[in-house]
Amino acid sequence: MEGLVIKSTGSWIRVRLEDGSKLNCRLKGQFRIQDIKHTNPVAIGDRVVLEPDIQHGNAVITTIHPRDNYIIRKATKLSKVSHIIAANLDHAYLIVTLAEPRTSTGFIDRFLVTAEGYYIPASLVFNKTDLYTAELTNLYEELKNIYKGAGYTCYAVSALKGTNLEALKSVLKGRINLFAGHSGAGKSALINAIQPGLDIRTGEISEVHLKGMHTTTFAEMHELYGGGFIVDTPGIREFGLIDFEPQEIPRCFPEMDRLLQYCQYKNCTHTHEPGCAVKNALDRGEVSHLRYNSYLSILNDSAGPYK
Ligand SMILES: Nc1nc2c(ncn2[C@@H]2O[C@H](COP(=O)(O)OP(=O)(O)O)[C@@H](O)[C@H]2O)c(=O)[nH]1
Ligand SMILES: [Mg+2]
Ligand SMILES: [Zn+2]
Repeated sequence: MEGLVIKSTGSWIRVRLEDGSKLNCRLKGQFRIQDIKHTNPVAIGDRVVLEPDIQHGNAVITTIHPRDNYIIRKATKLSKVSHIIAANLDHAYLIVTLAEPRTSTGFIDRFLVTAEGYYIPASLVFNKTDLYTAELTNLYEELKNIYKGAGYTCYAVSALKGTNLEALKSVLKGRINLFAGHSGAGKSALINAIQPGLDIRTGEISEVHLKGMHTTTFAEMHELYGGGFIVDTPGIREFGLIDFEPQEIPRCFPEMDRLLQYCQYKNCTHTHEPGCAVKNALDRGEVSHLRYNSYLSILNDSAGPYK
């Protein structure tokens, strides 16, 4: 039997079979020993092979198919071990707000870099448009131009009012989608608005409460009526760029990566080199200063202590 892991919270793993039925499974002991780099050898989104376990009346996962991609974070701040948040993602959406509380562009860029790093296409969803003043609407337009220029689609929605959800709904269909963002951005509210009836709890868990609870909060996968899934990731402040080398950062800024072929040096870091097409584009206003500054900051961090 083949299945898709939709929940993994400890000793029980919930698997969706191809006919849509769900089964609680256990993992064959061998996986725990083999995979010492991760706290969880099986993650939501994993495609697995099952064998019935007649003795216990359920099933055992015998094979985890190779992952197309996955997104991880450190199990704890200082740990070398990481936790796989989800695997086999078709698309990652960062839910951001310009109001209550405003998501910083630094955070947005770090998220986008991480998604690029893991080869997961990403988009931005600006939520809570019902709270936007004229000033915030202008800010949105400005940011939309910057991110569109870099190659990212932006959606502007209100989960509360159910505004502008159609375009987003149609791209979610049939895919495995990750919803990420600061606590309070409206991820759960948005999933409820996209699919009424799920009744996911909103607004109850504070960011403060989640501090130090990294290993006990789990991502959840919600199945959409029209096919496809949304993975809701609670309390994730930052996806760590674990195991990233500084030289991988330039390719994670698509607008800069596209220009690399015109740089004088093929390994140009777009910082100090002569004949740099990115710096020329920056001077002409074709690459955004905001994005370039994020690039420098991430590049600097990647060489430094947090890597
Ligand atoms: N005004 C407004 N509030 C929203 C909107 N979406 C979510 N909220 C509120 O923001 C708070 C956090 O939402 P929640 O979905 O729990 O955020 P999550 O932590 O990202 O899952 C709740 O009080 C929601 O009611 C929206 O579009 N407009
Ligand atoms: Mg939530
Ligand atoms: Zn360059």
